[in-house]
Amino acid sequence: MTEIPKSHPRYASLMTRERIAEGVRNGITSIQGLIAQGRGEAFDYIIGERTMVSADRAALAAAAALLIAKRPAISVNGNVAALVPGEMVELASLLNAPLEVNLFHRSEERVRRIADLLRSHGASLVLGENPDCRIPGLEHSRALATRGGIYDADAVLIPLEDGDRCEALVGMGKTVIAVDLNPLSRTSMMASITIVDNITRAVPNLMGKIRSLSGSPAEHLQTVLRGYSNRDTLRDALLEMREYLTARMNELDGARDQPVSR
Ligand code: PTJ
Repeated sequence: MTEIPKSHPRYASLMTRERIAEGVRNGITSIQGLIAQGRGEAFDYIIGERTMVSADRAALAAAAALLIAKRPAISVNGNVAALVPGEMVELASLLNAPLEVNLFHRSEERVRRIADLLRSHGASLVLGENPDCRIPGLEHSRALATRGGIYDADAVLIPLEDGDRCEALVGMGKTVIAVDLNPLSRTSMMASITIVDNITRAVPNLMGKIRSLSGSPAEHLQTVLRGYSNRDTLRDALLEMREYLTARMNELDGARDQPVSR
């Protein structure tokens, strides 16, 4: 990995980028994952690289939905595995839920490497290496699923997901929770709950919410869910982005140009 000095003003962002590049080198992340990371970074920039109020609200609803679910499941792809492998294992253990490797650009070798990585972080149940069913309505390998995992789940967490599979899972009647920095993506629009945040912040935040809600009566969890609207939350995410950009614009208004000729 390239050595990034801790004093670099973009240290956290550059380290995240390094982890994705390392994921590609180790056969965990697809080459297309680099492009997905770049798109994510661009959106993260215009939300100010922080957890927005709307994302925090979505995380609370996601925690309630995952706690109320009878059979929650968690999907892991090559980007997620490179960025937050240990956190995904911890989340699965908190929820007593299976992790299932499900790839857009599937290769059996990459599925195995990701499953091994998750096991090396202590995962007790990793599915996806031996899919035994298909998600209806999807044509290629993204349809592959496993009984006892995503296929039978009533609530599924799908970070950095493709819109078609999100739609197909919603079509199966599941509560679908997306993590996606782009509030305008098909996935964000289709999901039951969308956390518009970087996966590196969203998963620790979600675990905090799960810990704070666990032990709450089902009625309280239902109340949290009844008060949640994904449409309104995405709208608020866009408003927060606009506010952030307006503040940056005002900064520019107060700044002086550097001389172009000396
Ligand atoms: O490992 P595979 O084969 O399953 O492939 C995984 C990727 C992510 C390459 C694949 O699912 C893909 O191409 O996804 P998309 O359609 O590019 O969508 C990914 C979405 O995640 C985009 O809307 C990005 O803005 C968003 N995103 C990227 N990085 C992050 C992110 N969201 C949250 N946190 C990130 N770090």
